[in-house]
Amino acid sequence: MDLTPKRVLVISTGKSNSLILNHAQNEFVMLLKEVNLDVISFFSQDIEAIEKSTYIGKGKLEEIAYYCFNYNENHPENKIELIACNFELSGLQKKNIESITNLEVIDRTFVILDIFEKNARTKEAKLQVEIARLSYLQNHLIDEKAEYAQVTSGSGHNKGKGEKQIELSRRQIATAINQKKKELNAIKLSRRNSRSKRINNPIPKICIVGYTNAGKSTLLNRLVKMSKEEKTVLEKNALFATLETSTRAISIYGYPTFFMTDTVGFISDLPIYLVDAFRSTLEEIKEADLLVQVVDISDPFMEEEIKTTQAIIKELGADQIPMVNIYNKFDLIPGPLPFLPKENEIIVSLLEESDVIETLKFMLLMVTKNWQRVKITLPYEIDFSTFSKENYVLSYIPKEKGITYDVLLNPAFAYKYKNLN
Ligand SMILES: Nc1nc2c(ncn2[C@@H]2O[C@H](COP(=O)(O)OP(=O)(O)OP(=O)(O)O)[C@@H](O)[C@H]2O)c(=O)[nH]1
Ligand SMILES: [Mg+2]
Repeated sequence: MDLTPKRVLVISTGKSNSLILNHAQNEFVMLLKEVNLDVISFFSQDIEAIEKSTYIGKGKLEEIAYYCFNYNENHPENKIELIACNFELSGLQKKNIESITNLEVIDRTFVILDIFEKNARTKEAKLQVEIARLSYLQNHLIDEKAEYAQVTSGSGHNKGKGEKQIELSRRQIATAINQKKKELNAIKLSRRNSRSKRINNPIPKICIVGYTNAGKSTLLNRLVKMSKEEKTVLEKNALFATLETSTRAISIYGYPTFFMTDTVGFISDLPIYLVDAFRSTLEEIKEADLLVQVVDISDPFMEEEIKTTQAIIKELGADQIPMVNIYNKFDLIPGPLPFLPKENEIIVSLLEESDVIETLKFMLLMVTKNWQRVKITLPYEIDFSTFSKENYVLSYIPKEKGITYDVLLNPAFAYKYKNLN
């Protein structure tokens, strides 16, 4: 999409002045900002059922058309140029709304696709967005009976004559999708190879999931920095800043090494095209030993966001994996703890280094739950650095004959140490 700012009118559904509608509208405004669209006015209708040809009622659309016409007459310098619907439209609905309002219309899916397109950096992310975009197009082609295309040239071979434009376009799009899927598969293969190396590795695997802008990449980056690795990932106050899953080995002195994966953020009503297109990147979630859900505690709608994340995890078939919640951005809410965290929850601000360490310990205790806790005395020849990278050392006391550890032993490495005791 071209990047000059445009003025838009937003249409939503829901009870006017309700909290839910307000939240949905605010979130949509943030999405629109990401693609340089300024909201001028809001309209909403509380609909019981979707109107097949226009999604919301025709009367409402006529009211909107009238409003836009008057507004544009009175603001010739600042005209409303576009209508953005906070729901997904069919091709026919879009066309009908355009003809009633005389303005170009885009829907929620289109906006999210644009943001993904803008933020895709790797070849894999780019291909996935292109596939999602093509699938969206395929589903939004309008069957216009008048449009027939002359496909073949006049060689007496009239195979395509009279073929509907829509069928031709569908076929072209399907071919393009197949082509891109092939390219993606090649990339997936190499991703799978490095992944299978990790799967067979006894090192714990933690995957960060959660709503967009919650602080997932921040968590990974803070830990990467502590482990003196320089390969951080992009963290940014923006929606869908991360589109690729990035895995880093986190090795912080005194703590066991683990793999940590950052993933694409979720949002309510994440278009199915995107969930499908990103399935291969998200597959990694299924191989984690622990899912860490980062939640923005300052967001008044965090409960809904948690539900959204859980629904997507379920849809991906990863809901059997243990999950813990990190309530982040505590610095943004005034006063004491808003609730008492349960055993699998922690409230933090990842901008605070001490909280990052608390989070690290919390995650490690959760991911090492099936490791055996023992008191073991090892001779001084056993290197502390290696021992604490493979196992989780909770405390240690140097003694005459060696060091006595209170430690959670990684079952895969226990054989190395047990007979030294
Ligand atoms: N105030 C405050 N801001 C934070 C905290 N943690 C992260 N942020 C900010 O929140 C913004 C989003 O952080 P990211 O880590 O990029 O969020 P994300 O979850 O990876 O977002 P997506 O990649 O879009 O899904 C950044 O501007 C961070 O600096 C926190 O504890 N407090
Ligand atoms: Mg991110």
